[in-house]
Amino acid sequence: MGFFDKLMSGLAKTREKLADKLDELLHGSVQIDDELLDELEETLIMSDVGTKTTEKLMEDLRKGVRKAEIKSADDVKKFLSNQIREILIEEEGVTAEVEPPKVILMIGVNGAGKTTTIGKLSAYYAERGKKVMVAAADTFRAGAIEQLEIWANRTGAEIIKHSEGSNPSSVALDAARSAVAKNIDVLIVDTAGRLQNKFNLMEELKKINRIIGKGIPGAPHEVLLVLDATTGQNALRQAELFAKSADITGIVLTKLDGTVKGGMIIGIKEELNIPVKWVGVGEGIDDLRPFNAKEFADALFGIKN
Ligand SMILES: Nc1nc2c(ncn2[C@@H]2O[C@H](COP(=O)(O)OP(=O)(O)O)[C@@H](O)[C@H]2O)c(=O)[nH]1
Ligand SMILES: [Mg+2]
Repeated sequence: MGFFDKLMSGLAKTREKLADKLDELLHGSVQIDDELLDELEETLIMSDVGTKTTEKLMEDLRKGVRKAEIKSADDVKKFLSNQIREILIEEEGVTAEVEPPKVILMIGVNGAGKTTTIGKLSAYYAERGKKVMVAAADTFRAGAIEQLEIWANRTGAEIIKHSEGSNPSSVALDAARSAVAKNIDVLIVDTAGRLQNKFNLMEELKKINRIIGKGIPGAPHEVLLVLDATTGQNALRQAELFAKSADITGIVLTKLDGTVKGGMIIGIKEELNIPVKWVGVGEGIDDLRPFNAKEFADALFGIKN
């Protein structure tokens, strides 16, 4: 299956909730009245588009209806798909080139998909001829180091690890120095995500952040927040929390396969002002893609090219 087909099938449930529901709602309705608009609003909210974004979409839609620019059900669908595409295009993140080693710090709660995404990213960069190193700075979770090691073996990445329970900042510093010494192109740092102890987690992330910068001036060049799409609006609340401890440069949205909450991607930029950089649609090594707005909008509305 090609990635677009995968994205199409991955977004099937979200599509059912949003685009198909819109079709159902608009089918046969000749007149756009308040009741229809209210139902549309509810559909958007239920699709996890987010309240702010929904409000804005509805405001513009109502304006269009008042000015008689939007007259038919078809006009409504066209308006919404265009607006959503435009919002999504704004979400596309551009990544600047940096002098190697480029350091990517991965953050996010347990289970969001950090370690898996690191595996996929390692493969992505390795395929493009980059020398990749990963750092096992999640020293807290049992089995986390082994899990990263399995990915490193699969992708041919170097790995820096200490023993379980050791200081994550020392792992990060060790990795930063080693990456310089070994002429590594991309260093990706895994971290722990135990939210039960928010204060310690945030302090730890700040410390890792600082210490990487000591090893490699200007690093980390990217701080990627990994969010689980199946958690919908909760993921947005997590993002607000993590934003307090690190300058997040981009979001990785995982598990878009098999969730009804894929619509949340539409509200991310507006609610958080952080671009979506990557999307994950499965557990496999090839199931990560740079976020492409057009591709995503087409898949969301079931448009096949
Ligand atoms: N279906 C699906 N599962 C994923 C995706 N990304 C990660 N996972 C799964 O989510 C679970 C937690 O992932 P993990 O990388 O260990 O999360 P971490 O705790 O943030 O490091 C694992 O079972 C992964 O295989 C994805 O895009 N789609
Ligand atoms: Mg992990």
